[in-house]
Amino acid sequence: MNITMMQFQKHGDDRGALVVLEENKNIPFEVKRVYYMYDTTPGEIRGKHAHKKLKQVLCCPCGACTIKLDDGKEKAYVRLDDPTEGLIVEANIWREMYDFTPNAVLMVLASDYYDESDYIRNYEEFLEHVNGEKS
Ligand code: T46
Repeated sequence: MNITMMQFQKHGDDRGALVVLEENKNIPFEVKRVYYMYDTTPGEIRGKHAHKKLKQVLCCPCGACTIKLDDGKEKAYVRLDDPTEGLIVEANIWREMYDFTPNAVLMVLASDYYDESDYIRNYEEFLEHVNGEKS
């Protein structure tokens, strides 16, 4: 499956580093919501759902975690461990986030407001939604 990674420009000088994220510029959609997760319980797997319409960019500005992506046919795995990298997660992709380092902050820029009706939280339903079949 196609994975779209983004490389953000690092504005580094002797004071440190700074990364800028701007909607419709280096973030390829209007950003309606930003959220982040931290203090993740060791061994925990988050996510386990897909979105019907939502697009997101995931970035780990601190620490690292692994993202599993599944389009219903293929699976891919991305380790987010660089504050200058982002991962685009389109709609209709099952995602799981795990192997968080203790200091990990996973930040997400989302194309829309929180809407529980946009979630598919059942894997069989997801397969039916994307493939029109049950596994
Ligand atoms: C996603 C992955 C990467 C809200 O009230 N508003 C929000 O905007 C969000 C994101 C969550 N919540 C509430 C709903 C739950 O009671 O926060 C609680 C935890 O949410 P959830 O279990 O959906 O968290 P994750 O880490 O499994 O998934 C989240 C996003 O929900 C999801 O859109 O793609 O991160």
